Amino acid sequence: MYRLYGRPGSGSVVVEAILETAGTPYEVELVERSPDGQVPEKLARVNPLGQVPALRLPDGEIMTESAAISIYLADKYPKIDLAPPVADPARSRYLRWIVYLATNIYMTDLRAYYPDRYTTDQNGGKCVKSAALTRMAREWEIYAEALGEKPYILGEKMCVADIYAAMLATWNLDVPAFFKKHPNMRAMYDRVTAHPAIAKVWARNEMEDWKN
Ligand SMILES: N[C@@H](CCC(=O)N[C@@H](CS)C(=O)NCC(=O)O)C(=O)O
Repeated sequence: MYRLYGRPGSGSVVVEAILETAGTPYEVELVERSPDGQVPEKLARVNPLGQVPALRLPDGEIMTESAAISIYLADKYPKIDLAPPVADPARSRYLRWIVYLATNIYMTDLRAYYPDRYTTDQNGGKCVKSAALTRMAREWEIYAEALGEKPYILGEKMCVADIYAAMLATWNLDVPAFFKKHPNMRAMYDRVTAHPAIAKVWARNEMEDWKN
């Protein structure tokens, strides 16, 4: 059985959503940092960075990195149809956007939420946060433009990148303003979160605030 190390509403949500959609047995191990910022031992053992998500595969192998795990699982369960197969012409676009989200928007979110980690200047956090928010706005504009008026980033069919983008959308500091600025992202978000397995995961993670 899979064991997902996660935290409600965090980067583990996309992994949980794929596992739930696949209908494969899994358990979620919630791993909160202690109030003084210590990483719990059980998480440190599987991810030395102390970050979620981490996934223990049924054979005991450990995976970290949300995009790698998501790509792996979607390929492992082709029946759920959340990733174009390797030879599909849409594969390049799929990989481009999921990696774009993971390496740009996710990382910029971390700078916005934990600015002090990204500067050695005691008073530098404010500037890091402000620069991150400007950068994030641009990164979302690029993604929203790529989405355009299509239902999903690849067109008619939902893929893992859409679930990933929906998760990241909930991390905006002002989600209603974000959806107001990008109504196409709102429409995509509503489609993704209407999927029964994904709706279940959203509810379990108490992420239903932004549903219509
Ligand atoms: N590159 C990693 C980033 C993971 C990450 O930053 N996770 C956050 C939660 S969304 C975390 O565990 N932060 C706790 C920390 O860094 O102390 C991934 O994509 O999985």
